[in-house]
Amino acid sequence: MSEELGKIEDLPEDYRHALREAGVAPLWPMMRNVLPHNAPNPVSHVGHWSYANVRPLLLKAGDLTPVEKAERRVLVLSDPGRGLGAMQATASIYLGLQLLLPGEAAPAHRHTPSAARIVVEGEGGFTVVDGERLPMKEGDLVLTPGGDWHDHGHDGDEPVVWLDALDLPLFVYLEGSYAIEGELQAQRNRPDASAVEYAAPGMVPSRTGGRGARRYPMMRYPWSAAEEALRAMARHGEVAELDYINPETGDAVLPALGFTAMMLKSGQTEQPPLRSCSSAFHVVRGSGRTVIDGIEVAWQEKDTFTAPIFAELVHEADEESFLIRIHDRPLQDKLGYYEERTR
Ligand code: 1HN
Repeated sequence: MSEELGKIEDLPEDYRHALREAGVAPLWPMMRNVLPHNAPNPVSHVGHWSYANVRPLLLKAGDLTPVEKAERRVLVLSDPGRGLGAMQATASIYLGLQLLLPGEAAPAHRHTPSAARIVVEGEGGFTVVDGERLPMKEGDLVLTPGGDWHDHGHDGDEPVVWLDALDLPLFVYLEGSYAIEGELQAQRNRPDASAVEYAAPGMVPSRTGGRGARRYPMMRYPWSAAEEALRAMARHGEVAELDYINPETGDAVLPALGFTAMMLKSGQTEQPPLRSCSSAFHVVRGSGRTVIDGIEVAWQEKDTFTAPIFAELVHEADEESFLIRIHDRPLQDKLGYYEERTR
């Protein structure tokens, strides 16, 4: 039953004027905008950022703007549905490509939004999070949870680029986004937790003497381990998709953002369910195409593309391909909202 609702023009002008004077507005002409029937009405559009296109522009930013003048030298991936300069790639996900040149350091700060980086190219970059030095190798997922100090450095001799994903739009929406500046951190002189406490899958440090796990016990997820695990699943006929989780709790790695690694064999097609969460895909390696609500995105290695909520997706790989999907399912789960639909 869908009754057509009254319009603002249906009301007498003197009444509309009196409403404005009183600082109120009638709900009914606006009701369907915020509660469309049966499915939400996304503002976000499909986005596709070709790395081959963006890379020279990012390197040029390296010539034009010293890191001291940028703090973070980033080109922002704006949702085409919101327009250039929008600090969001989907409703809840901010994405940017960041460049650090050899010898540079990006100063320490901490802020309310959480971040994760997916390393796109280059050797020798590292980030220090809460005193833990996290090497950045191609494809690695590196976390900087909200509130943790982080600075970036570079010991290598070629440019390092990574994709930043933050839950920044949510914090801006909450009027809760801010940062505190600090000094570069002292680094603990040992490998990160993925190589020490969590080197064996399914095993965690024994909890003795009442000592609990840290809130974010593992902050670097090496790509080498992810690829090996995806290959093992594909070899044994399993759907090769793996969620990144907190090894102590099994929860998503960050409060609002989730990350899923996927492998597609050459020629493989995949039709995932329609999901209420928005998604961004980063191509770690490979090439192929994804049809998103009828729009074809032909992707190459290191490209990034986005899909709105409840999009119909068909992935097809032209060669063996690895992608990481960034999504906001953890937030939607917390709200008791996450939903999947079959087509
Ligand atoms: C930030 O702190 C970083 O620490 C990168 O590398 C991108 C985008 C918006 C706000 C803070 C970083 C960011 C950011």
